[in-house]
Amino acid sequence: DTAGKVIKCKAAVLWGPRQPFKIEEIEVAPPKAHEVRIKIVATGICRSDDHVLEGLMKDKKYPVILGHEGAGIVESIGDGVTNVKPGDKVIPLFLPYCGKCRGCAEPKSNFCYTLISFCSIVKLTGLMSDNTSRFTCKGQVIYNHINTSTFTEYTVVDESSVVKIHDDAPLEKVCLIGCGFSTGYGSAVNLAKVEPGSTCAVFGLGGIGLSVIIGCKIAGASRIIAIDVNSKKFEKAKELGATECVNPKDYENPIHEVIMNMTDGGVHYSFECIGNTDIMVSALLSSHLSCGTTVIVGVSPSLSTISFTPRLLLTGRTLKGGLFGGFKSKESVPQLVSDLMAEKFKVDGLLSHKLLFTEINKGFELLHKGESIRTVLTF
Ligand code: PAD
Ligand code: ZN
Ligand code: ZN
Repeated sequence: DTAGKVIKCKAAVLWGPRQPFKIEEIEVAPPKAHEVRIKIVATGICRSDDHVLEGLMKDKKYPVILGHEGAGIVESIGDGVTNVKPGDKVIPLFLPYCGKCRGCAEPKSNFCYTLISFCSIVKLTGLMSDNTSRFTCKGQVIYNHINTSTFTEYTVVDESSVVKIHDDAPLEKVCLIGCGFSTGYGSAVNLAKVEPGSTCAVFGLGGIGLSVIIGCKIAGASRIIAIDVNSKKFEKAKELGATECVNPKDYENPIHEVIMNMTDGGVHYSFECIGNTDIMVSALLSSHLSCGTTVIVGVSPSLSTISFTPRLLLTGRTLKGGLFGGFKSKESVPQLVSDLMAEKFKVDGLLSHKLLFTEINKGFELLHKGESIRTVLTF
């Protein structure tokens, strides 16, 4: 029985930006009050992890254990934890849900204010709520990543950042519900609220963009235009519901003009799923000038800004964004897992590679080369 004891285990530690992950032996302290220690069983690799690897998040603290798209089994719980128990299958939630703050109380909001203390959009602490870490390696403190840190055999999270899922859930698939699938799918159905018969344009065909396509299709969109500079992504996009695929490199005029021409004046819904500020403006310019809605899903580098004339909005356009596809994480994740098990949707099309956790650097190499959609690491 490991409850109450320090666990020594393997973790992929990132000692600094633009370095390979090192598989190290780390110590994971027992969970304190209102914390949960989880044995990770599977974790996906998301571009948001790569943003930290590339050093784009300027306030990020290193060394760090990344990973936020995981699934596992509760090993032990701290005092006062009531929502999960040892042995439960769980998904860590990078977007917490405390159930008490203004954000959680608002029916239309999914932004829990707890996130601000853990890692607000402007300040990433990398620490637990008591300002300490549960991870050490070679006597050094290791920071966590958006209170999830799934690139490790064991992690500790706050109780607001974990939820129990179905006992029979296939963890190697449902880990994608922890970020990529829910973010993309929810961006289409919750944030944009795509309607039957509408036209959509999806910029960027990674795990997020392809999940947007799944959402647009389920919502009944009649045209789904998939856009990527890497034509290798088109086959999968079509398989999942794209009706047309466009590579901006094949055209001389700007991509928004191409989309405007294809759609006689713009799409109803456009989605930026890259994290590129120029493409955020392209997505806005591709939307219908009066009834178009643009959703920013991609995470831009921490200090970047966008500029465009507000007149683009005066004609009636809507520009919005959101985390985790607008889903209230703790309420929605168990439901999404059950829906997946009932085959209301599939994530198989997003799973391109499966590797051992120790092959993590290979997983990131596949992402950099544009060869993978989602690599799932197993332990
Ligand atoms: P990914 O790298 O797998 O996919 C991005 C795709 O965009 C790739 O296929 C690229 O080829 C393509 N691309 C790059 N540049 C361009 C360009 N100029 N024009 C057209 N296509 C281009 O990433 P992902 O799907 O894992 O993540 C996408 C973004 O979403 C990324 O910024 C990530 O940080 C963000 C994200 N946001 C949330 C959220 O809650 N808002 C959650 C998870 C990920
Ligand atoms: Zn993610
Ligand atoms: Zn809250």
